[in-house]
Amino acid sequence: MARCLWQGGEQMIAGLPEKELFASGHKACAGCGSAIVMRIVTKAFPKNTIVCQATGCMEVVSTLYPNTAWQLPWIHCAFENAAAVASGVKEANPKANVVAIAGDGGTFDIGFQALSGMLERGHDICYILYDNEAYMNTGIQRSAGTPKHAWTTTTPYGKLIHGKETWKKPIALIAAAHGIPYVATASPHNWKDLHRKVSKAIAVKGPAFVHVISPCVIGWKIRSDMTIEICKLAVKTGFFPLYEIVDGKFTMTTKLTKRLPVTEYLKHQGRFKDLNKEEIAEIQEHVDLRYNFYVSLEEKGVLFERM
Ligand SMILES: Cc1ncc(C[n+]2csc(CCOP(=O)(O)OP(=O)(O)O)c2C)c(N)n1
Repeated sequence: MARCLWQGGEQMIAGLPEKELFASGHKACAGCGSAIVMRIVTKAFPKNTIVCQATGCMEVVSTLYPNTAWQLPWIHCAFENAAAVASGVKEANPKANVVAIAGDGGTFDIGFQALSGMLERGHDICYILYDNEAYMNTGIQRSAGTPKHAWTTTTPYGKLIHGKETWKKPIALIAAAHGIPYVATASPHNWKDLHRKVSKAIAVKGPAFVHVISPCVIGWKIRSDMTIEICKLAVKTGFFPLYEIVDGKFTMTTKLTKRLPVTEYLKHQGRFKDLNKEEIAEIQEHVDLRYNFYVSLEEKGVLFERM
């Protein structure tokens, strides 16, 4: 039987429930964005919650035998099957609130088939993607969630390639295209919004998908006291827009009258330090295009209805 880690003494998160279900004493790096996200999202979990978590950083740092940071029932899943395990757990315990949690590798890539199946079958499960934009646990390998031109250990800056060569997969829109009742993007810098979105995702009947930006100090080569500021800049530049899709209706939840240039976001991160002018311009153009596309989705009204 694993022991719960020591808890108490944490600074409260303003406006959120006091109870910590992801206890301190875990082994995440200083400034780890994903650990902050775990702490916030668990505060939205009701008592009858069972967490099904894929292999990845948040699993390895939180469950070093004989300890666990999880103050609720928690099941370790393989890298690829958090959504499939969660589907089985829900079928076996229809009254339980089942939450699946996975990183970008376990969601955009190897876990995608399991996720798509879970969404298509319509299980009443909240799926939380903590997106640190690479396989951080195994040494910063690129994933389909890694942004274009970012350095990773498998997309280095050299003569043959210059960082990652393809754009990030629009995973939240792909989830929404399954016609599920709730999809949202969120950021820990706006913790009340993140908490509200997870609460809503749990309350809806049917599958829900919440995509949360989660900076990695080591992989993004950032200062450990910059994590939350970087999340804020990701949103303010339009690099990571915050939105909700409720029953197919798209709404921007953070509306920007004036967006900051993407350089404000990129300049703090060592993974982008070798970008040239053309690459920065290409990223800015892509962010502009995508942001305007999201605005147009909002203007169009209901989309992504179940066919
Ligand atoms: C089938 C399989 N392939 C590879 C691995 C090794 N592995 C474990 S976790 C991981 C990467 C996890 O990346 P991500 O889902 O992005 O989570 P993060 O570590 O960044 O939190 C890999 C490659 C594995 N456990 N199983």
